[in-house]
Amino acid sequence: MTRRISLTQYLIEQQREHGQIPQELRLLIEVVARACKRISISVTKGALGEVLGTAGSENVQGEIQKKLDIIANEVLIEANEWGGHLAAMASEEMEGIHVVPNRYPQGEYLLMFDPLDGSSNIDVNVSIGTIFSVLKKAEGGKGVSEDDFLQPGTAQAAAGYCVYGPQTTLVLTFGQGVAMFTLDREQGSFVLTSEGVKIPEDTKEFAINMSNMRHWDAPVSRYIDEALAGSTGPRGKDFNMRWIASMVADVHRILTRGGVFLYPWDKREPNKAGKLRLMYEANPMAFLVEQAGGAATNARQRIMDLQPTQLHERVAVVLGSKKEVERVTAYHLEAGKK
Ligand code: AHM
Ligand code: MG
Repeated sequence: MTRRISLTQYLIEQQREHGQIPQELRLLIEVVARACKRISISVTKGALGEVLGTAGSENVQGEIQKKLDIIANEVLIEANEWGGHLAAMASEEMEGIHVVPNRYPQGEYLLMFDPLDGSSNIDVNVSIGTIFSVLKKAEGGKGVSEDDFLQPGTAQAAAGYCVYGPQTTLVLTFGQGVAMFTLDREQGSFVLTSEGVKIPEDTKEFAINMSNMRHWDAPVSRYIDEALAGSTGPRGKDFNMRWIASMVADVHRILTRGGVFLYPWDKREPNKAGKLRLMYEANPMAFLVEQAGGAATNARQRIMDLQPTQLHERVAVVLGSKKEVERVTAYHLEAGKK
């Protein structure tokens, strides 16, 4: 019989081998995983759980909140605030940070999340997910403030996501590669199903919202036009396109079989760097993708090197198979020189 390795066992063994997962961090990840299990149960109930539809409110980004956005946010907060491993949390669904209440002990970690990514897919039964990023509060200094969160992606202690699709899969990195865990619904536990995940360097598959084509910048149009030209064009091969509109599901496909994902800056809202958020969407995904041998840039610079200035800061995102990301980035840098 093949040996089944649970999430807990994996975390303990990683600590023994690499000394990378102190007990507080392990507790944090286990609590996040437990919260994801609860979110998965709500997602799976759908209409029967009366969790579909809008909540009648807007988040700080001016987006209509779905009931499940709010439920997932509450599940993550409730699960994480009492364990003593965290100083504070930040979320796509909350304007300010959530400091661990005084009645609980305060830890040194900071947790950021997009509780339910791909909100537009909730009601139509398409894969959605939770994305999270873990930072450590700088030593010294009393209390905790938003400034403590403004650390570049390279400072992440851990990152991951949980995708709620036909299977519920938790994907994690601590900076020593990427591991995937599938939820065994009967046992109620996450079981290691893939380790040392690697994204192929080359790909014939891209993911972009093509309906924004008329708003793109020239280097993005160049890259996509060349791909669309197929085997008789400059790339000499035919490309396939996939766009799930849940970043978590698009990234999961890329970690599984390669590909490139683009959510570039465009002319719709020229003052915004992009649609996606740096701290709790782009940074954790960039960490995972790099750990799997891929690359992630904002079309010019490595995402994880960017110094955030705001909690809800937006960023352009190009990530996935290394050579494709390098190509898109090179097109932008070339255009910038002219
Ligand atoms: P959300 O966090 O409000 O769900 O928004 C982020 C999502 C990403 O998952 C996805 O890549 C993108 O928005 C989809 O955008 P579009 O509506 O342009 O297809
Ligand atoms: Mg999101």
